[in-house]
Amino acid sequence: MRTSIRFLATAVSMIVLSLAGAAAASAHAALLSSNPVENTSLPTNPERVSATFNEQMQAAFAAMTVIGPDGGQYSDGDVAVQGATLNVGVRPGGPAGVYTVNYRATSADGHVVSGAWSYTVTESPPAPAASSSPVAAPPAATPTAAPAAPTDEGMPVWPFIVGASVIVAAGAIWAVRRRS
Ligand SMILES: [Cu+2]
Repeated sequence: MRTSIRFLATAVSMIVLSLAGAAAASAHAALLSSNPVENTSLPTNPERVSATFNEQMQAAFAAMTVIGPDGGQYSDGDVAVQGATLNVGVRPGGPAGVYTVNYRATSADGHVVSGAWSYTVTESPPAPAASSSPVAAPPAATPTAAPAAPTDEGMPVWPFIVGASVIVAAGAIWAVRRRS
């Protein structure tokens, strides 16, 4: 019983390993991991993004770009190739949103590997927000001035109404007292 289970487990693992080997052979260079990991969220952009492959990569013609949510180019400097890893610097201060890293490189066997992955930045940098608020402040000041105008018109009306009703009431009381 135990030996049959062990035999089955060995057979299954051999099949899995042979399938994995076949997949790797047909795909040539393949992306093994990325930093940041695909579809993860970070508060701010990392200093660098990197992609690690299952083969050594050639330094010549390696390209890696980071495109921000505004369509801007956020990769900074030259692409570095270290063994099986490509990495590139990222400009600081990018807006919150989805960033896409595109890569294209030639692996040791001469085949070109290219692809892309995305990650999300959750916090907008404080500097652009601070510079945009003084610009937004003057238009905000004019709408608040408009509601203030009716209260200025209302101010003189109320003392007159109160004053007039006091005079009328006093006159009525005086008239009633005088009649009796
Ligand atoms: Cu290949």
